[in-house]
Amino acid sequence: MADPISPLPAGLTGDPGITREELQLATRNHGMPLEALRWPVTPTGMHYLLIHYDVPMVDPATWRLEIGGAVRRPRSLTLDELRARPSVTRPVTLECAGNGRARLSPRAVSQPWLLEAVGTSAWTGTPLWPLLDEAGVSDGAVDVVFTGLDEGVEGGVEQRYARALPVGEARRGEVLLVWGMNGADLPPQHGFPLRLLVPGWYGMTSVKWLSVISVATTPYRGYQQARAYRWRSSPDEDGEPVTRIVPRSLMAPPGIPEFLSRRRFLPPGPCELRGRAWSGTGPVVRVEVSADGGRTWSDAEVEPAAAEFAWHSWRYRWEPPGPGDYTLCCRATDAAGRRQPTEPRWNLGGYADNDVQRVEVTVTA
Ligand SMILES: Nc1nc2c(c(=O)[nH]1)N[C@H]1C(S)=C(S)[C@@H](COP(=O)(O)O)O[C@H]1N2
Ligand SMILES: [Mo]
Repeated sequence: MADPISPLPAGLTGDPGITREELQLATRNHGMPLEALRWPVTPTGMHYLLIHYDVPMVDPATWRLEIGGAVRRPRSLTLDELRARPSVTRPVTLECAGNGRARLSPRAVSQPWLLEAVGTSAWTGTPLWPLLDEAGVSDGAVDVVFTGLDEGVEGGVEQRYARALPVGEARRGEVLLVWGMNGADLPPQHGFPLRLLVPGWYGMTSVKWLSVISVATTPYRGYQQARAYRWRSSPDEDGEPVTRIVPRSLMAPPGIPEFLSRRRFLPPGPCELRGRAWSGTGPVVRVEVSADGGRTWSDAEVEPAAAEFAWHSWRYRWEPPGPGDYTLCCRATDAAGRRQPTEPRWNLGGYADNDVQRVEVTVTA
């Protein structure tokens, strides 16, 4: 963690409790209960949800996707025209860049995720690039800007939610325009009728309620690009953009929970710990488990992922030495050699902190 900052810059709180603003966000947006890690594809209602402003109500009959900016043939497409294009269905794990934020101190006043801002869905849609290619992307294009229908005020700036992808990333075959989630239409809260899906990148990139795609010949400087989602340690820094998901593993908490503290209670004897692990620079090549709060580690068994950008399943047979209290941890390492740290990686916005999960358990006598 960085040195405590005093006085705290605007937007940070040192309050050990939860502020009114955080509670308002937490009751609108919800996480995936960690027991849902048992499902390879997260049941739709258990997938996490992050909505900056209001969920727009969209009439699919009048909705259009506009493609414009630096293209030779601007286009306007109906939902039926999009659905008639070649389509693919694949499982992709989505994670919010703010996952873990509420475990930092001081912390950004924003959606106070602990660890549950993740989920995997089977998404159905059509590849983005062929559409842009048909529109004729101009030479000199640098960014592709995706704008949603939802509007709000953030950081004093009135805006529609919008994010850009560099052209080189927008070209990648895995980037989709999706209308289906787990075999049904996208529900309103997940972006009906159409959203962008950028596998491997944190969730903010996957713009929901998509309405305009615009090709730009200068770097996009909108609020969600230039102000939010940047890794900085002080407010006057420009910071580094937050992009791909850093590795994380989570376990489905074993045993049964105490209602308020969520401490877990387990009977004596061997216990199979199970969980999932993922990375935007994957695949995940190793998951380790610790039963002593991260002092010693042992290898778990990791399964191949169902698809390139879906999470891996892992398991570990734990034999508690006897009754007592234990702190269970897990950590993932990916193909790029990135490994989860045991200490938080503090930053102003509380982004991409992937320090290890700690699950407090009591093995009963
Ligand atoms: N238009 C729009 N798109 C958006 C958002 C939003 O508020 N508005 N939130 C983003 C963020 S921060 C995340 S993490 C993901 C969440 O997607 P989900 O709610 O389907 O899980 O959507 C992204 N796309
Ligand atoms: Mo997010």
